[in-house]
Amino acid sequence: MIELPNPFRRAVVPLSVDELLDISFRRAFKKPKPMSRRGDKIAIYRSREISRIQTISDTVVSRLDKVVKSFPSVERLDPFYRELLDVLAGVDQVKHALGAVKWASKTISRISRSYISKINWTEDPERMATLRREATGRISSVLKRIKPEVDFLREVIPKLRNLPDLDPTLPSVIIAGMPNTGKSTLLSKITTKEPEIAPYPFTTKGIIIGHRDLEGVGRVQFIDTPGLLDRPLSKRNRIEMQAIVALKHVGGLVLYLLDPTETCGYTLDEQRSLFKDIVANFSEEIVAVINKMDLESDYPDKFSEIRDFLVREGAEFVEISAERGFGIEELLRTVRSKLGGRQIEDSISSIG
Ligand SMILES: Nc1nc2c(ncn2[C@@H]2O[C@H](COP(=O)(O)OP(=O)(O)OP(=O)(O)O)[C@@H](O)[C@H]2O)c(=O)[nH]1
Ligand SMILES: [Mg+2]
Repeated sequence: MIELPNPFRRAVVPLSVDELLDISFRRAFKKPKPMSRRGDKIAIYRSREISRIQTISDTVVSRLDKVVKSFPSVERLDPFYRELLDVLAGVDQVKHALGAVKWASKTISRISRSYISKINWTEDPERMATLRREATGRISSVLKRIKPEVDFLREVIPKLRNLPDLDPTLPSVIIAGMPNTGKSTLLSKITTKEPEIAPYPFTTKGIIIGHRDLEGVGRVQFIDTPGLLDRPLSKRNRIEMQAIVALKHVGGLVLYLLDPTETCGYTLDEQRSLFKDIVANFSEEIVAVINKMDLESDYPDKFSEIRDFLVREGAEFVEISAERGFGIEELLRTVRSKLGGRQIEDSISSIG
C-alpha cells in the first residue's frame, strides 16, 4: 500500500457516545445463551453477567483505542500538516480530546475488571445482577463525561481526513490572491482537477491540489488556496490561515492573481497592498498574474494602472483570462522556466 501524504487520512472518526453505548449494550444483551437445565445455575448466572460487562467493556475500549491509535503522532507531523491541524482544530485541543478518550478507555477497563472480580466472589445471583448494573452504569457515566471531547473529534477528524495530499517530493506552485480573483478557475484550467460545481459563486474554503505534467519538469502540483483579505495576520480567520500555511510551508513558486476589473469586489489598492504584504513576508518567488483580460476593453485604465504598478515594483507578470483560456500557455511557459531553473540550480548546488 502506498503511504498517502495526508497523515490524517486513516484517522478513525469516533462514534458518538450515544451510538457507542447503543451498540455495546445491544451486543451485550442480545440473545442470551439458553440456560441449560442441568449444571450449576449459579455458575451460569455468573458467566452471563460477567460476559455482559466484558462485552460492553471490550466493545467500548476497542473503539476508543482505535481512535487514539489511528491518529498520527503530533510531534512527528510534517510542519505543513501540523500547522493545518492547529488552524483547523488546535493542537492543544486535539491532544486534550485524545487524552480524554484514552483516559475513558483505561477507566472503563479498570471498572470492568474490578466488577468482574466482585461477581466472582459472590454466590448470590441477585447481587451479581446488581453488580453488573452498577458496572454498566459506571461505564456509561465515564463515556458521558467525554461527550464534549468525542463530539469535538467527530467534528474535526473528517476535516483533517479531507485535507489534500501534498507530495513533498513534487515541485509546487501556489495560487494565491484576494477572493474571487479567479484562482479556482485557473486551477481547473491548468490541471486535471475538476472544478467544484455550485449554483452560486463558489468560495474555496480549503486547500485544493491539482496536477499537471510540464515538459522538462515533470509532474507539478498546483495548489489553489482560499482567498486572502488585506489584513494583519492576527485578524485572519481559519479559512484564510490555510492559505498562509501553504505560503509558509510549501515552498515553491507563487502565482499571485490580480483582478483589475475589481469585479471580484476588492479595489486595486487592496490587491496591491496584499501583494506587497506577501512579497515582504514570504520567501517564495512570486509571479503576478493579471486575470480577466477578456474584460480589458471595459476597464482599460485599471489594466494600465496595474501594469504600471507591477513594473514599478519590478515584479514579473503574465496576463491571462482564466475563464477564456487566454495566456495560459505563456503562464505555463513561465512556470516551467521558473521550476526548471530552480531544479538546475538545486542540482548544481548539491554537486558543489
Ligand atoms: N470575465 C472573467 N471572469 C472570470 C475569469 N476568471 C474567473 N472569473 C470569474 O470570477 C469569479 C470568481 O472565480 P473563482 O475562480 O471562484 O475565484 P477564486 O479566486 O477561486 O475565489 P475564492 O475561492 O473565493 O478566493 C467567477 O465568477 C469566475 O467565473 C476571467 O478570466 N474572466
Ligand atoms: Mg477559489
